[in-house]
Amino acid sequence: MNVAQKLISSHLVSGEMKAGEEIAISIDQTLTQDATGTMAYLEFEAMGIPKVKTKLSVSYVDHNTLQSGFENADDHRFLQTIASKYGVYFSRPGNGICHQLHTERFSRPGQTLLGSDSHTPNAGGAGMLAIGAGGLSVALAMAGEPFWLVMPEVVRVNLTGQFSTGVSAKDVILEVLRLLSVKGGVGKIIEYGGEGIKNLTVPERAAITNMGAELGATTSVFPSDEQTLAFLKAQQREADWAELKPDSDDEYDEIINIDLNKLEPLIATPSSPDNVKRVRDIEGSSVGQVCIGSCANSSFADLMSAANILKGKRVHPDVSLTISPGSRQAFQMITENGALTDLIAAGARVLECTCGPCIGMGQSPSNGVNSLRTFTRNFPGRSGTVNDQTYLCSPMTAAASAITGKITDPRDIITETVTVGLPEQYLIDDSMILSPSDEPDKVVVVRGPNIKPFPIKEPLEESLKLKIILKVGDNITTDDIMPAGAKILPLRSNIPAISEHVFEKVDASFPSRAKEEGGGVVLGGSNYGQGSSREHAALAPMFLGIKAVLAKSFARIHKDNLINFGIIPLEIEPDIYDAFDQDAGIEFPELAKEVRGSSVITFKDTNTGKTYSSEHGLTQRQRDVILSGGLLNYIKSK
Ligand code: MIC
Ligand code: SF4
Repeated sequence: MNVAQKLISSHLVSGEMKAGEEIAISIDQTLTQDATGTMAYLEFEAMGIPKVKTKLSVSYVDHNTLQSGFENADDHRFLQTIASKYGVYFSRPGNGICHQLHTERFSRPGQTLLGSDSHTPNAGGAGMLAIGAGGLSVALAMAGEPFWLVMPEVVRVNLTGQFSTGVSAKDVILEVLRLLSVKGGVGKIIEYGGEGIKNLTVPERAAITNMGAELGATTSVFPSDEQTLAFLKAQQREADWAELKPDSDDEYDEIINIDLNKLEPLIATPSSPDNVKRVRDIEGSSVGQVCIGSCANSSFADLMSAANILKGKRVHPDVSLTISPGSRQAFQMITENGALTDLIAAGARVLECTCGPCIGMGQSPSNGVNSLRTFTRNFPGRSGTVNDQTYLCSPMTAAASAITGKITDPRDIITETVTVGLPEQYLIDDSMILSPSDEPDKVVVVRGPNIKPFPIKEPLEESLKLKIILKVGDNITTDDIMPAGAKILPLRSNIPAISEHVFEKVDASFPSRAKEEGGGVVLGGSNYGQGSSREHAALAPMFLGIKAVLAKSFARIHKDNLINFGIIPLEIEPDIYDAFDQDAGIEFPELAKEVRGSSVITFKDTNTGKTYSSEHGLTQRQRDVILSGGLLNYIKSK
């Protein structure tokens, strides 16, 4: 078996390990972050279970940290108290970004991790089967339920050679994105191997597996080897190591070869992570902002590689450079070794250890300027600026460009090669991770007025007559469906309020039209719902009465979230997509009956009278969930 299959087979509780079949796996660890966590814990609480049943569950606060009103701070207190009550570790705001922290302090090779954030595969860099999912799926895992998924194919990315100067892990994942595109990983696990991996440290591997999310992959994983051991030793967690290697090098559905010696600095251009070009091919364009940070690229080594380039130099007068360290560990270490002083001296604006500008929590770029970011996603408007021009690149490319004020190949700036490997010893201080209470009955969960109960859907209607409220194109992201950013994120615990922002950037009249029509249907192109795990992109449309999404294809996590909240995700052929216009009437005459007992769903264009049908492809479990009106109703009925 390969590494992915070993991880799955050791956790398989239902189904057969045949690509395309639905399987269920047991979950050892969970993680949540604050923007998805409030809902996840409300959902867990609704299940009436006194304590989480996982080996380890951790609640992080890293997204909603700009406190420009009481909402975020209230949510933090809710999260802290509910974690204490239900047996969950709580990482305090300021301690760092969930994925980097989890890999540093809790990753366990050979175990499974389910996280309510799409970049959970970060811990795949340490040999975990780490999967992103909606908050409700994570709540169920905390309740001891298995996680259901479609058994993926396993793609091997074979790495050979070594990085040359100026090239780093970010360039590997940008190359994979260039080769496979933002939908190339759907239904697949990306497993890395080959002699080239022996020189890659866990933080470098984590930068690669992290952004497997941008491929739409189920997850990405590296073997657990001597590098993994060295990392865990340096984190004083040697005892957590276990070896995990593939039995042979040819147990894969597909093989991709990348020669690290030939890899060059790459950059994703606006506004999709797979619009990848060589830095050389676009060098010279002016730059107004450079941001170094995010769960993909803010490890100690990443910060050091940027600091080494910026040392003794000045940030170009036209550039605003921000640095957000991924964890307090990395932050304290660059403080103690003087690299922070180099960054400050160069003119960097130092932010706290959070997601920050990556999710539009401040630092939105000025109009019309190019913003170079070491982040994960450059979807349109995600930075908080309409018509933004955001690029994704490595910390070295970012630092070089911050100095020149132009997109710059770091090889033109680096005068001497300083290799930043693993430190022998990381600085260990877990004092900002709070253990759950020994006396849970005495813990009072603090709920601010921003926390509203989550809405529950009725069981599926026997038939429906609706309107197509919105027709959109390919690759619609969850940032398009349910935008984030500093203004909207504080409403994550308040579904009625946040639902007023659904599709805001695509068509601001969507919420009012959906409500006027008493609900409706959304028509989408291919890869509908790519990007984040936010279940709000299903929950808020459900609140507005959206009953079905008809699309050419769906992204994995979003499809699960739609089902979890009782919205039918129906895959349709391109000619059906073409046949329907926005505002067309659509009728499902035998909806519940077909979901119950047929493999197809029939629907009629009420304007033309023409009838169509599409295979729904739902498993028995998914049919039951949809018939019940969503996963919570289904679990209660069980
Ligand atoms: C993201 O990078 O888009 C986020 C914000 O981390 C999301 C989670 C969320 O929307 O809360 C993700 O990646 O799942
Ligand atoms: Fe945070 Fe950005 Fe990572 Fe999402 S991608 S978890 S917003 S740093």
